[in-house]
Amino acid sequence: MRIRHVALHTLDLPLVAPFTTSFSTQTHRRVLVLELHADVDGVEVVGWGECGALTEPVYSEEYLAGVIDVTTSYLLPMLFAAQERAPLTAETVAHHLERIVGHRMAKAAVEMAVLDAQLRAARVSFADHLGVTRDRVPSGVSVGIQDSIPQLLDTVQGYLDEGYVRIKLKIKPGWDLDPVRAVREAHPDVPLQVDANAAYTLVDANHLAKLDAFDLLLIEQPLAEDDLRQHAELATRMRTPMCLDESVVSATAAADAIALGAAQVINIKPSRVGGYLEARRIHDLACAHGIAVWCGGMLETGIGRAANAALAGLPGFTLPGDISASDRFYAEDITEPFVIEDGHIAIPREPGLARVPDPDRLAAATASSFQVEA
Ligand code: OSB
Ligand code: MG
Repeated sequence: MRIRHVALHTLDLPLVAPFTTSFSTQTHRRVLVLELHADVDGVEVVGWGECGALTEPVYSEEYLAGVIDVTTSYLLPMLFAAQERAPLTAETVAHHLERIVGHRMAKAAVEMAVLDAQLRAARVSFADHLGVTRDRVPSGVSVGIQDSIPQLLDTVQGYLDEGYVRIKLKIKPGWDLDPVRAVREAHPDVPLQVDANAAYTLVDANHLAKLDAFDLLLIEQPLAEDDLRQHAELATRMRTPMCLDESVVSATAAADAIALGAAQVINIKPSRVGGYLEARRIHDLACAHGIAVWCGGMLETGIGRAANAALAGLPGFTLPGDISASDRFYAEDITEPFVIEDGHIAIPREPGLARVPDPDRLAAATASSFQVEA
């Protein structure tokens, strides 16, 4: 393909309720969406990409303004130069962008838009491209830190009433044993897990081990992103399976984590690892090592949610992911919404990787837009 131009849209979407983690409270999702216009064998196609980066560098180093800068200053110009030498394919995007260190969420969004355009031109869905045979994935929900335990119990009950099959509770120092105990006592059989977003240190090992009493599926990223060895140590000091999110930035990092015993489970987030192609490699690697994976999220709009649902159809995704219905975060999605039915989300089979946004809803949500010409 040959890229003609790329529009960068910054959207501002209100959340249905504030979402609090150990690192921030979000009331809005400001998200970058790429609209890539390309020529594939004389036919014009549009590819969509969504960037996982948050507004501030508090989950990882990347943040919205930085993503926009690196994308316009480096990533797109490098692809424009590459396509002067040979036609561009999604499979070569990571190679062309290799000289740029890090910035995986920005790279993931660019690769996503190219892959979406490529699949759309070939009229193939991402699920078919991956060889996914399931038609739906079980739907879990990530529950933010609440103001009180009664409020938490109400929120969890609401999600269970909607049919969510797995509850993930965000925890932090001061909001851990009591809320988890309360939810476990109210729902003795519900599949339950916790996510600390790197809020603890190994000094907290004895405290964290008290979570073993609550029969959790896993504990996600208790320690800092670069604390692989310490996660391995912590894993020997508690029975709850250790799951990594922030630390797994690539297939190489996944291999290291597995070899060190730092991860019994991996949360695969395509944006965090540089894109859907690397996410697939991590799935394959984990499968080969008998490590369970599940698909994480970054409050995706329907654009990215579609791609996550298809990826999660791969056979190694044996645990329910954070693939909730659109209305878990947004009263109105910018695409046809994803809905939960019987605890599951249907895997899209329309051509492409992304789900196409509705032009009116996209325009209404857009805070700013500009276009970069090839
Ligand atoms: O750690 O999984 C996380 C949201 C933003 C940043 C990090 C995380 C999350 C979530 C929500 O837990 C996942 C989702 O439903 O999109
Ligand atoms: Mg997480």
